[in-house]
Amino acid sequence: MVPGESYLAALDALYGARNQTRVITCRQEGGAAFMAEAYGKVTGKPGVCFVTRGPGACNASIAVHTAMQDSTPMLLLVGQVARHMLGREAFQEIDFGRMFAPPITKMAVQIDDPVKIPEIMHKAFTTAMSGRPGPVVVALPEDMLVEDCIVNDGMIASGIQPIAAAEQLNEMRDALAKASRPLMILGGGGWTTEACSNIAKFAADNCLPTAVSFRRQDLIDNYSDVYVGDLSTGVDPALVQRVKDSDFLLVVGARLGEMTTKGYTTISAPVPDQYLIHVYADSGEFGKVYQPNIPIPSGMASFSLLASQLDPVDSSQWRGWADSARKDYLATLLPTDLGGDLDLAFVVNHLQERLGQNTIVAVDAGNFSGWAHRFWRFQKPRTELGPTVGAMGYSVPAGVAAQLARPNQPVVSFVGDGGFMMTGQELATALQHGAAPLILIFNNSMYGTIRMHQEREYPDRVIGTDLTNPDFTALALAYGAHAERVTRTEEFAPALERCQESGKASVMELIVDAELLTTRATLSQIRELGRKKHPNL
Ligand SMILES: Cc1ncc(C[n+]2csc(CCOP(=O)(O)OP(=O)(O)O)c2C)c(N)n1
Ligand SMILES: [Mg+2]
Repeated sequence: MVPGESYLAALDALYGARNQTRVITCRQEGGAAFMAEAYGKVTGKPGVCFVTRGPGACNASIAVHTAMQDSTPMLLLVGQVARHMLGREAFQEIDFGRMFAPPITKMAVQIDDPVKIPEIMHKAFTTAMSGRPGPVVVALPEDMLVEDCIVNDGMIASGIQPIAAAEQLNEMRDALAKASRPLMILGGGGWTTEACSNIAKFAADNCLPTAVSFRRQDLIDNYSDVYVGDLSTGVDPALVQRVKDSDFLLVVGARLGEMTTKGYTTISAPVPDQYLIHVYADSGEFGKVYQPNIPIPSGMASFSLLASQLDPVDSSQWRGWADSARKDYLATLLPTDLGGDLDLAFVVNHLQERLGQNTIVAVDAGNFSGWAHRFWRFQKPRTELGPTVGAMGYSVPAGVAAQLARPNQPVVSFVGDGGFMMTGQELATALQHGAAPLILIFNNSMYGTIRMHQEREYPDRVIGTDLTNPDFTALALAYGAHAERVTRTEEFAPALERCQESGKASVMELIVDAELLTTRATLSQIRELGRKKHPNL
């Protein structure tokens, strides 16, 4: 939370409940709400964020959008002007029911009568967790918070999920048995650890090549023989081709959005060439873009359980297809030689080796994230925190939240120099509340992602993408964190060791050569492509 005079009474109630509730005071509502969103990703339960009226709610809105697109349960409580002021454009007043109306949330309501607090809060939690999870905003008029009333206390519910029908899974099994180039794609929200292990069993039993959507790499053990890669911004071209070439697609939990379908090109709309089975918790998603042959409205848990209990089909006809998919994925793990003093593939591989499979990896938006996505091999559910919505400023607060929620797991935040400057102030929150994440700043002195697009479309016309940064190590030290600067590969391992020994929140600034613009191509190569594409510029 970030406090506001609009909800002093609620704050005071938290004082009363200080032995049961941990209040994390943050520095900016964008950071606070990102923390609540990340808490939802780590635990599967809604993180609750308190903010004040217009200014606080506007700052928090980035994370509300993130929770929506990322299908993360979250609750944003907003202090509101007193009821008799409403509709007069009173100080900091916004109609939050309209500002946060769907589709930026699942629900936005105001509690006008204290008698309805238990009912509306129950509905808010249930809505956030049911079907496709997402954010709910509840506005709290200041005078309502201090009005006396007699009311039964409510029970806070867990979410309700549709249950898969066994006959549909039998139909699915029959269709799979007829396939020759099947592919499963996992994604979306609402997964549990058990659902992940059940779907992994189903994939292994049927030798079913399994890809994941952007930033959902932790849904399946990347070391398992069926895992074939992620459909991300920096997707392997061989995987793109494989989606196109498949004749049977089982899509579980993913929305089949722009990123998963490479801009709606790998699967044709509205009728795919592949036999499409779409499993999704909200039936409103079926046919939004693609017409599935079998739409299965289901939560992840019940579908995965039933799938794991099916008799495996004869998968011998796609053994070669499955083996080559896996080989393609393993080939992506061999770094492309791009030169430079600091080998970023080594950085990620070494980090993973030292920190282990329980590490929670938070990634920000930006091109540097390609290194984590390509080289970190996720093994356990709820270890990847990334905004599928691509919101910058996510990973520092997400890392702080993850470390607070899971004090015994290592947490590392990957962030660019651009992203760090958006919410890096939450480092103060980490220190204030005793969280010790490791923050890796990939400093290439630019908004690299936009520079990449710029060079592709407007080569040699650099504008608005260069950055002059503060001294990040001095800044981190000023916050009271441990700080390191690394410019060469051989400096990384000892610097990491010193971070670990410090026992404190640590910031490691990695000086990244501007040429290392992506994991596959240098800035010069990308500019050359741009020059060829736009010879008359
Ligand atoms: C909040 C927000 N603002 C702007 C963007 C557009 N954007 C996407 S990536 C990017 C640059 C990221 O720069 P940096 O964090 O330094 O990472 P780099 O790409 O250089 O590795 C920008 C401006 C965004 N995704 N989110
Ligand atoms: Mg950068």
